Amino acid sequence: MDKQLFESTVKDLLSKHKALIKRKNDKADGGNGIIDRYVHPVLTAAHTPVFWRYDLNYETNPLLLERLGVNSVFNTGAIGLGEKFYLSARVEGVDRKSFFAIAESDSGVDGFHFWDYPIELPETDDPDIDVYDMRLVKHEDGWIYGLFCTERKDPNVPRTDTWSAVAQGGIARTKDLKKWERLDDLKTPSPQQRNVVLHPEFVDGKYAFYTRPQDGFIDTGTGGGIGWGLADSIEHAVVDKEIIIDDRQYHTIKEFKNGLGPAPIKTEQGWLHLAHGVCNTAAGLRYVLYAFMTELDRPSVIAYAPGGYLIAPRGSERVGDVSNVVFSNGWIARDNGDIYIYYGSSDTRIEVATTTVEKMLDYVKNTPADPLRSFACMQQRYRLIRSNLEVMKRLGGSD
Ligand code: M1P
Repeated sequence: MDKQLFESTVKDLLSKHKALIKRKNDKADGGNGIIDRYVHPVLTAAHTPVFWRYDLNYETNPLLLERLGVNSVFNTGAIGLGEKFYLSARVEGVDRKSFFAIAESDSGVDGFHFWDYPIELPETDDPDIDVYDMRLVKHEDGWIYGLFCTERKDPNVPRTDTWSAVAQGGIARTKDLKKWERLDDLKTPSPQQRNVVLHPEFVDGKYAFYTRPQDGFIDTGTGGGIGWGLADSIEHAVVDKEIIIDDRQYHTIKEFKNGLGPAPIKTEQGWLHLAHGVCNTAAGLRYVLYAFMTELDRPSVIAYAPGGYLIAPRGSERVGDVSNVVFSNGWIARDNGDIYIYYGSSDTRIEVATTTVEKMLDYVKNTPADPLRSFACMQQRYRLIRSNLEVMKRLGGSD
């Protein structure tokens, strides 16, 4: 390629990227009254800056080849600061290693653009092999925390096992999302942890953690469920006693495993939670999102647990590197009560759905709980149908 063509091709790459970032995003048709989806994902691999992927120097890359490709952008933390929306996206390179990068937007549904540099997350003495799924938490101690999964190769498996890993809860903190301080990984009684979340307020004067104890790397074994425990220190966080506050349950959306999503949203009536539940099917694991509410004064005690899922993979969300997955570790509640839910679809891209605190409170309080048996579910629906037919009769039409 001659230099002139090289330069015009670079300009073309940059302008196509700019057009993608500027693309407007509208609400999609087919809302259910609880949440609204949007037509486009808010972030994909193609949203990462061209200069993260290509070497734009003619001397060293005259054929303009992509040097460090990005495979996917998914599972993001989220935080609102001032009027802006910030995401701490999981960016996975073509080498299968993830890192975190901040993207910001004015609207929360479009215009997300990455800062020039990804987060330079310090390592501990025992370097992470992979880090992913950061939850951003504005804690009442004044810091913004990033809670994420840190993964290292399992040292206790035969040399030929090049797959088994040990997952733990990594912790870092920042004041400005730019400069990050790494703290010790969380220590708990469980051999492994994933989906660790920090509660935004002190509880009994201690740091409070939601956990997901697990024996193995994929299978939670004798662990599982959403756990809860308190720690005296955040710099060297140790949870001595871990209790399960939301367990797995046979033939439900969380029969195989579950885990908390982002940190809960505080409302006047209680803490709103978003979590993922996983069930096992002939086509593999299916990940959906569900919501519940815990008591205001006792955030570890469930007050309302609507049956079923809030968001399940739909349409193009169903297909990706790990298909049939929606996973959320970030949402933002605005002062006006609007909620923006960010969720990864099929471990490939980031979608947004919007709702409000008012709708979510109604949803968690008034959606019937899962009665756990087909007959009882049918009776639940019977009651709805019977009452609706009465309403429709009064309205003067039965269709
Ligand atoms: O691949 C689906 C998800 O699997 C894991 O979630 P969990 O710990 O509940 O099994 C995580 O690796 C998550 O990143 C991923 O989206």
